[in-house]
Amino acid sequence: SGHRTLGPTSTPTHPLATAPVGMPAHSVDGFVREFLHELNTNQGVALSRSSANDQYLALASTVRNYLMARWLETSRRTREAKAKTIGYLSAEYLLGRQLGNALLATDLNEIAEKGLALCGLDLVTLRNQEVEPGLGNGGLGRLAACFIDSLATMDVPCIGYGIRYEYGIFRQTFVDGRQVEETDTWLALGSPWEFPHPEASVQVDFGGHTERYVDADGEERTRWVPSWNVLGVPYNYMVPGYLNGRVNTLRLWSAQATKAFDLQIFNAGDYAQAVRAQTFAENISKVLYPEDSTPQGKELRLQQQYFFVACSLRDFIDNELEEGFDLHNLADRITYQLNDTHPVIAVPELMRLLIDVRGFSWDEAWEVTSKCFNYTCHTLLPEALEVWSTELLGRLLPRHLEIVYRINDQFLAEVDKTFPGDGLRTRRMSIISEYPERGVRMAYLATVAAGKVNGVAALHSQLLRDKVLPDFSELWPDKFTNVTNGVTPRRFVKLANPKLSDLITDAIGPGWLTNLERLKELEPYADDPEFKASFAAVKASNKQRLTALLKTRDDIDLPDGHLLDVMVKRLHEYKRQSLKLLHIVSLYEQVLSGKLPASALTPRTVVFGAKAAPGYRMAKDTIHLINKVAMKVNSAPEVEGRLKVAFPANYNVTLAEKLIPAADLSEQISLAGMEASGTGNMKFALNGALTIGTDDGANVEIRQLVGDKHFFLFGMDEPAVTELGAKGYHPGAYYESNPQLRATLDLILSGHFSDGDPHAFDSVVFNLLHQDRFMALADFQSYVDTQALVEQRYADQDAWTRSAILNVARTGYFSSDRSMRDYLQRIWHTSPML
Ligand code: GL4
Repeated sequence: SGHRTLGPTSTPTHPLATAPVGMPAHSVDGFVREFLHELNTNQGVALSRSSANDQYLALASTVRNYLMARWLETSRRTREAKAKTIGYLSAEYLLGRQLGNALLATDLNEIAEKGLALCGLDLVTLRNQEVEPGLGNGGLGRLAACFIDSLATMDVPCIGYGIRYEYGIFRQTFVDGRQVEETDTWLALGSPWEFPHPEASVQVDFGGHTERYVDADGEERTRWVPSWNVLGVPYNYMVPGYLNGRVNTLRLWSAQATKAFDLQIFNAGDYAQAVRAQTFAENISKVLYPEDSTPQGKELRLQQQYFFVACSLRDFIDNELEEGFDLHNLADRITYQLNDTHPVIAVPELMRLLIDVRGFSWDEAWEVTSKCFNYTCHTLLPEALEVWSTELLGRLLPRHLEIVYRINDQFLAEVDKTFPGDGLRTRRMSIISEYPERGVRMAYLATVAAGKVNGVAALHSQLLRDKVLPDFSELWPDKFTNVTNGVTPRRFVKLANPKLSDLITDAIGPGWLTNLERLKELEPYADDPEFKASFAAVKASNKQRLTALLKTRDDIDLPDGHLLDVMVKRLHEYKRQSLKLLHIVSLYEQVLSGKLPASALTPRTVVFGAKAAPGYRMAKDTIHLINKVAMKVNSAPEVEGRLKVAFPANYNVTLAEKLIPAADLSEQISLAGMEASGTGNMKFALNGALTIGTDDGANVEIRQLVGDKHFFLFGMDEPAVTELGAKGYHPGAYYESNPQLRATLDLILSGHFSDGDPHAFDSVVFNLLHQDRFMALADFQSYVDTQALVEQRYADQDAWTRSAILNVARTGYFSSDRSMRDYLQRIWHTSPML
């Protein structure tokens, strides 16, 4: 096993060789020097001949250089203190653009702006050159990015481990209103934020078989004889804390063919085969799986999971711990957080490392392993709980499958001891499922191995205990806990909404950005006319900023003075974009049929942003329908100036940062009991949008905090949903008995939105009429009634603004700093470095 020889081979004598690395001067002049130096020496161009991309890359390197000394110092300090590190294991990190955040963390924004201006350059233009690293699908990946930001800001040692996908989440375009996916070539124009370390590559084995043998001490042992392998190359990224001097590391692994693997074939003269071998290996980190909330039972995906987890465990033991460290004490130095089930194969991998490589006994290894892991569950959808067939797992990782079987035997023996003779219970709780095929239930494996299991909002954690893992919570009640999600206010308030941030600082002084509960101090300002006027002016200015962006980005015209109603999130049936669509069509139909004068509509623009998983037919059909409705509504003279639907393509973090601060109304309308938490809901409230939402996920806590008067609640709650499901749900009955719902669906069925083709949207409409798994029709009337209340409130702009201010003032709880504090106390049992 592999400590690398590091550092000089003889004692350095030059004074600079042992001094900490310097930092460029924190001044406009120092910045300009560094920038031009980077442009000339890194890009190899003169300013006069440089492209915008050259300028962006030089700017990124410049800002990076200001973080460098702190990064090296953080790493030195953490090693020296032998502090406990959080190993965040996540298959996704949806980082968003890096430059703005790095400028914020170094307090260089003004200096950069002035320095660049002196060079004849514009900071905003250069910032817009950056292609965001979209190495995640949605909430789960973005949450990981918020968490590592908060840990750095709170001075907690953390290494984020994940995969450096060559292609991140696809770029969405629309052709005739249908989603078309294009590859995300985020690395094409250079990647100034990453530091590759090919010399520190790790070999990862796959396949083959296992053998028993007797070791020198006469012990029976197992040996894994793998049949192929790849290399994991680490790429390091800086994770700067906010103005606190800490810079943690995000370490993402890229797959490469091992030399032996390809040389052997190459030497045999088969060049084409050698290239194929390389392609095969490199495929492992080629592309992010664009599924969200549904597992894709693909072999490659299991390869990805094992690949990054194996690299990450090895990395910490070999490179972060001092040589000779006694691994019996591993839990003193790291606690691994399993971000959903994607990294759960780490459990048998650590067992294998300790037993087969380090010579631990089974019991010793289990003692260590069961202290090192905690598990966060991010879903309630049964189809999203990963199960790997034993056939696949046995073929790809035969030793790991054996270990899982033994963990299961040991676990079921414990169950049997606690509940003797309860065979049904043992079968229910088995890590191994037998139907529809024999498989490993990764959530069960995680729960058995973890010290703590948590859900991501209060309601979700309760349902996790009561409905998803009831037998486990009965066996180990203390294992279960909740940590409600949060979002980083650095990116989602300060960077996204600088005007609101200034207004807040003017009112309550600085410091709130790292102590977000201080937003409470804004409450009295909700009744201050001057503050209200300024707050409304900020919202108006954010709308103008969005209008300008959508014009250039998408050629969309946002009308002035509309209620801006925003629904942005992955397209999924449980999130019910179709319900929002029914509301729009219902308003439109009422005007068209003369039931309602157009003048009775509150002028409203609905903005959608949503990607559908490429293989998710219903989701893609829904996107098509939304776009078709938008085309018709936007060109109908009957509702002109009153109703508009905008669907900018390719919703991502960069767009979110502009959209959310402009929104008046936040749509959080999932069927109760389906959205584990949501995090967009928090971002909107923190930026002064009012929520229309169901009693689901973190909406529950948002409503409790902001108060019923400042939140538009509608629809069934979770017990009502369960009851309706139990007595038998018949969506057709709602169509039959509700004339407005019928008129709405009939208009779609008439071909009105599809150039007369009555069948264009059969899939969406008939699904709603005959199945409607997420009960959109049952909540329709409540939803449209509540939207009417929204309009009433919006008519009183003063009251609306007051509610908006109170939303900001009362949602400081949703800072991811608070989430991290909860994890530290309830799960990790560690504290910031002092
Ligand atoms: C998700 C949940 O769907 C979402 O509600 C939650 O906010 C997020 C982070 O905890 O995790 N689970 C999956 S899978 N994708 C998500 O976004």
